[in-house]
Amino acid sequence: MDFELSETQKLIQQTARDFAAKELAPGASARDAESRFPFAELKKMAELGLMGINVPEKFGGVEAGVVAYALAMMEISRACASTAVTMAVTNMAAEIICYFGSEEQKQTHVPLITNGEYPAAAFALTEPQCGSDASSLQASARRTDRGWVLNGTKQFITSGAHAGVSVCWARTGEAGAHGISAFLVSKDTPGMTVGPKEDKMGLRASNTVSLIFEDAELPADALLGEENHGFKIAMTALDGGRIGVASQATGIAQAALDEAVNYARDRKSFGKTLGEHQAIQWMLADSATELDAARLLILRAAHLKQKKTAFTREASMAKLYATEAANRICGRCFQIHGGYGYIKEYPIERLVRDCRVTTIYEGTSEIQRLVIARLLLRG
Ligand code: COS
Repeated sequence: MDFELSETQKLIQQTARDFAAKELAPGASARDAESRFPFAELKKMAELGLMGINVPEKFGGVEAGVVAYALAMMEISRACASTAVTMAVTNMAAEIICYFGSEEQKQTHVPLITNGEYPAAAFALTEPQCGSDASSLQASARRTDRGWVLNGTKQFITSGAHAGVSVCWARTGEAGAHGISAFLVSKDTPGMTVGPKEDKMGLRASNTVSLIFEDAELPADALLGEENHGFKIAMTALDGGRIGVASQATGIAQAALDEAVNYARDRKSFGKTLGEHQAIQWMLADSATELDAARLLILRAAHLKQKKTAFTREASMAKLYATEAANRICGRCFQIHGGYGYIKEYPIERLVRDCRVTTIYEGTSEIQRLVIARLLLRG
């Protein structure tokens, strides 16, 4: 494996880093406090190519690959994790449409995702009664002479209220994984309503809603891929999505470590700076080491995906380790701040809240362990 980044990867990383520092970091705390969706910021990110990093140029992407995507995600997350999750799901939806969609579906939606005309795109798999056990989903789609009629509710949908298109899963056949299909659902589909915005602990500037379908009418060409083969589309998308969430957690943890290092340099106790106490040094050293380990796991998974070789196990390992480590790191960095960490004036308070969900969404840590163990035992 080559540890040197290519010129393209460096360029994407630097572009994301500059944008994050200049345009995202200054407003992150206010957007969090006001739960304000970053419309203007997302539009600029699309102009920079950040909404289609691993998408072919033909559809408006920059075709820079998965490693570049992971690096950009780390930079954006370091400044504003809410914007980062919106970017992650949007890139994921664009990629799935490119991978599984017909030429017409790609032409219809992907350029509007990559150029920012759609503020975001969404991934609607989870339901009120099923998250981890995705193959038991209940929403249903019935074929009619005009297309499809969709009924059911999708829960915790990132950007659901603003997405130009949502990839949405529904049952079209038998119980279990082999009776599920994927659909492309455009905003303003008749019969689709958007539920109230969730009042979340963290990622408060991202939009999380339910999508309710009551005899929602979809055109015949809304089916993505083959009928009853949608579960594999979801699993393939989540394998890639897990690289994105792992990168997001790593970016948040890097921001927490930056804050803790600065605080440890300035704050004095018992006649010396915090950084001169061995107890604090060990916390910083463990955090920096875990961060690097997380980065290496992520870049390995990204590299494998980019080479188009199997990467399910490596993506789950990266997500499991990076998100658990990020929560440990945020916890330590919070502890270093003492009482000041607990007040909103200090960014660490937001970082701890934003980090928490990363061990839960796009597959909990427990699901990652299940995926890793199954593949291990299967040999
Ligand atoms: N890539 C491609 N296909 C996959 C796959 C993957 N990573 N994982 C599973 N599949 C296929 C299997 O090969 C199987 O197909 P065949 O029967 O034709 O062989 C089918 O999908 C069903 O797989 P499996 O039997 O493993 O399904 P389970 O119901 O046991 O579910 C888990 C597997 C738990 C891994 C899956 O439900 C999951 O990932 N859950 C978490 C969902 C999630 O992350 N939700 C968050 C949503 S976004 S916030």
